[in-house]
Amino acid sequence: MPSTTTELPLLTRHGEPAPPVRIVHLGLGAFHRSHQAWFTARARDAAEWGIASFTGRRPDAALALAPQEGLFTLIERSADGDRFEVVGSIAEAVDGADVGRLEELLAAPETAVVTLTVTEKVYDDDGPDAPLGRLVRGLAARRAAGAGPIAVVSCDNLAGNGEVARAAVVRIAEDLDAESEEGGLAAWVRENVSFVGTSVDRITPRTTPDDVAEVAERCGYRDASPVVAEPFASWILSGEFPAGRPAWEDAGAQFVADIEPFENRKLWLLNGAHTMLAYSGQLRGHETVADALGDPVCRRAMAEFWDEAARHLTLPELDVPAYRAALLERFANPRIAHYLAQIAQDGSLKLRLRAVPVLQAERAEGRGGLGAARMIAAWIDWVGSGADISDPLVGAIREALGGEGRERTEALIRLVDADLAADAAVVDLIHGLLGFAAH
Ligand code: CS2
Repeated sequence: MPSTTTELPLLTRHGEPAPPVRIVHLGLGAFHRSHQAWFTARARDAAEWGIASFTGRRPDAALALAPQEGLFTLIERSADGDRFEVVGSIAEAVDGADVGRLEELLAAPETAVVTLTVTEKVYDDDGPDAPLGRLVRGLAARRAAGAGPIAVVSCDNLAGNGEVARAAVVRIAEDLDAESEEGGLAAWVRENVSFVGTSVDRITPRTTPDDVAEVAERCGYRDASPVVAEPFASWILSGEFPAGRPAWEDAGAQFVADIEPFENRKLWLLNGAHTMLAYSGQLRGHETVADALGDPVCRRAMAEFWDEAARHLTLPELDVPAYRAALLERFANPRIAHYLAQIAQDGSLKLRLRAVPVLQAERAEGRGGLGAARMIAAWIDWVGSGADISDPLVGAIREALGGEGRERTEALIRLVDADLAADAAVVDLIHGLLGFAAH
């Protein structure tokens, strides 16, 4: 065994060609690689479906993958050990600022699918240099080239992500139409772009230097950018692919007519529990999901929220008891260090998707919504605890934190949802729950 990893060969394709690009992805990050890239690599027709994956704000991920020809190692981490798999579906890793390349690829008739992992907050960002602004410029190039219809597949943790993506893209296209002489782009998008809704799931903690060293030692090559993920992976999709798609079902993807119940199950039970554990857990001195799960206070809060959410997940095929049991096992994976601080980011937005719908559904049926209210209380306590807040509303959160008593609580709730803040009973309920994690 060589004494230093620099003596090891770099992971490369050894002269084998990469699959031809037929998918464009925006948001090259760890989750894209453990999920969509992995599903694509596992399809029987993987040799025909390469991905050109563009980074978001920074080029780093593309710079790391380019020398290894898009290849990376997926470390599948279970309670028993690690498995290593080289994923070859990323044919090109591109700096997101390279809009010329994006336009060129979208103008090619071979390009059939655009997938997105741009994070929840980006769907509100209409800037021309924001990822969706770039996508719309690419779609304009496709229209100009007469390259035909295409599918856009949102893989972000948003309810109705397909529809949210459609609304954002059409809005940006309308703005462009208003500025141009020709117009007609928004109408072209409506007729030619199929927006596919999906529910995506695979826990993907951040890669650490130890993971990089482990790959070198166990695989015998250098990979500057491996990805760690749990063995579980799920992708549920609903919508049309007018120009074709890989056989993702080979890797377990499910195609359904109505995505909403599946989205809700995942957003509320998995992501909702994560958010609850992230705030209550950090307030109680824990660092990871598995640590927080071992604390009865956090675990009780999570179970209370699950019971509440489950009342609104009634379709038999959702099999909520089995889903909950599987989640407990996934969260407890002792070898995955999934940091609560990572999940705690962008809380104002995540609560809107994870706590608010359950709270509203409970109140609509005449119940209090205690579990969902407790999640919001945990967030308020956490932002007020001197924590390092990373959130698009950080300025407004800091301002609201300057207030006092019930008014301060109300101001913070307003940042999550104005209707809830206007409901005195909800504000009282949440205000009364503050500090629960301290006991
Ligand atoms: C997490 C998700 O960071 C978060 O908000 O809840 O990233 C979660 O790990 C994934 O959705 C799992 O599929």
